[in-house]
Amino acid sequence: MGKIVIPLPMREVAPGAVHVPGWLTLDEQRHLVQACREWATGPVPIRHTVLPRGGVMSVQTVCLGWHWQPYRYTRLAHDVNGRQVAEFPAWLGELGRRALADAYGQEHPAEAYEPDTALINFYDGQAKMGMHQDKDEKSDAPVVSLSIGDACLFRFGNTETRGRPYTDVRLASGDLFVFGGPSRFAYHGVPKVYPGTGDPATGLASGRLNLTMRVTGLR
Ligand code: MD3
Ligand code: FE
Repeated sequence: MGKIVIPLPMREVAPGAVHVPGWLTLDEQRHLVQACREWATGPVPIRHTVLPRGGVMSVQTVCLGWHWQPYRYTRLAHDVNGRQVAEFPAWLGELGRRALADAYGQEHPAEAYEPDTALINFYDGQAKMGMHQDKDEKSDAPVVSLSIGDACLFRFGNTETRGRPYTDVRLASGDLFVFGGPSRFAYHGVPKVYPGTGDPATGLASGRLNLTMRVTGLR
């Protein structure tokens, strides 16, 4: 028997930051989990990113289109195995445009949105992500975020400081979040994952996957 799901309404958490609960169907989630499993094996395998001062991120990351390492995008994964990352597939760009159209309605020209990189983060039950800004992209185009698996506490802050004011949002499997306009350069983080809250029918028995699409502005 499938779980009973009571969808929450779409919500604009801050100007340009729109949360759409339950946006992905179970079939789409299954398809994405399968695709992420394949991307995780290479050409550049999923790994814990090492930070410039020696810290190691608790999430595991694999990239498409462009490889992100703190704090730049390159075509080759110099910090992993030197190989070129897998290409950003056309079908994922289509999904990104549909996400933008659904979150923003007609206000933003979704047809013109051409994301060229995806960062896929896997969280085990202990993984977190500290408050940070994403500003390695040379574009202010929106970021599309998709969550699958265990729910998490997502903290959405402000553009000035790592601290308050912020809004805490629970992100669950299938949720879409779009960050554009004044929210594009806001601090954000994931203080906590809630183990055991995902639906194994997605194909993910435990942990959380987050896929973000971005426009690097590079060529
Ligand atoms: C707001 N990922 O990959 S998704 C990241 O759940 C990242 O793995 C988190 O932060 C995760 O950089 C949060 C939501 C998110 C992603 C990118 C953003 C929010 C954002 C970029 C700008 C503003
Ligand atoms: Fe981020």
